[in-house]
Amino acid sequence: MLITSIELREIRLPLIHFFETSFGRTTERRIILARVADSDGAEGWGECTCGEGPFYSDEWTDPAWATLKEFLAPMSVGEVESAADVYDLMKRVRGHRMAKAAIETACWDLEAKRAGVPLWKYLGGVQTEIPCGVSIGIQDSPHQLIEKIDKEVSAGYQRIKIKIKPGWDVDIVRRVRERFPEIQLMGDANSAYTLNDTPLFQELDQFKLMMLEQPLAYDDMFDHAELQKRIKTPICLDESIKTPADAKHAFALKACRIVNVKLGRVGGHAPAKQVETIARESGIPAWCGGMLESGIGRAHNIAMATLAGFTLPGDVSASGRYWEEDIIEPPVTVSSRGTIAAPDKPGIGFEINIKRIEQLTLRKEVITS
Ligand code: OSB
Ligand code: MG
Repeated sequence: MLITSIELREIRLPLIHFFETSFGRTTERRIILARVADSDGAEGWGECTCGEGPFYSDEWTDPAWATLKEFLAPMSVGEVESAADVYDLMKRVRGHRMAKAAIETACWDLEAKRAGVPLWKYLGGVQTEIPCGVSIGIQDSPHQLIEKIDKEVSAGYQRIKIKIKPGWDVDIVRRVRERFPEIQLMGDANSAYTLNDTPLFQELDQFKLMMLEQPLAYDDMFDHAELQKRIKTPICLDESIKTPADAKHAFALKACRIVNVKLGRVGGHAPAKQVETIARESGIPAWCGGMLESGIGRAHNIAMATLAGFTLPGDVSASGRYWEEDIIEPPVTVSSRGTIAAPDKPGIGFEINIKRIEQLTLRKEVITS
């Protein structure tokens, strides 16, 4: 296909509720969208999932914008063999995987639309609906957290993830467990601890958490392997897995027993498929992580999560938990059984609400071949 233009837009989207992790609080998203068009008039959309500051990872909105505009978009316009090749087209740029994924995933949407096939089928997905969980941030009080969990459990979500940090960990998990003895529960520390905290994690073992996500440093595998030897709760890596090679290394080291796959963190659908394959062949269950995505990133997550290796409920939930009004139509909804149905329309399978996107746009740039 001949990619004739790549349009970049930055939109601002206020969250309904703030989202707090061990690295900080988010109240409003700054999201970069990529729209790729080909010479036949087909188009595809992708989202850059980086945060507003370099706290989850080193990527954030302003450098992502500059990198997309100056390097990644100019490298990707022109003749492209297939979406599967786009990640490698951008190989000369090191890192910046979330920025790369904006263009790469947009090319997959475009290619699936050209083929007249839903993206999830085009990627090789096999699940017609995906199991869903929710990620609940740190709250102002334990009472507020319990209320939020109650609401999500009642809505049907299959597992609850709570964020933990020093001072909001063992006591909180204990209270949640006492109130909800049977739910599938997990904790995500976003790298807030060190190996010196081993006794705390051994104490958490009694609460039968499904898994503990990224307890130690964001770029570590070695200490996670050591911690996994000392605790019963399975460790799940998030931040540490940036490439298919990282997944291979982490599994070989036994640094985790479960893996969180984020499309942006690994650079797009092609590398995400590789991580999924490695996990499946290694017997490591995978699930789809979230980055507070707008509907576009959310739709891509749904497509990815239909791949066979995604066997656990992910962090992909209803648009209405985040946004007053999403930028896709219809918004993403979740059944009372806690599942999202894979869409049957071509590409990402949702309509783009371009009028709403126009209203939310702060800057726009078009790169042509
Ligand atoms: O660690 O999984 C994470 C959000 C932003 C950055 C990192 C993480 C998260 C979430 C939210 O947990 C998942 C979501 O609901 O999109
Ligand atoms: Mg995480």
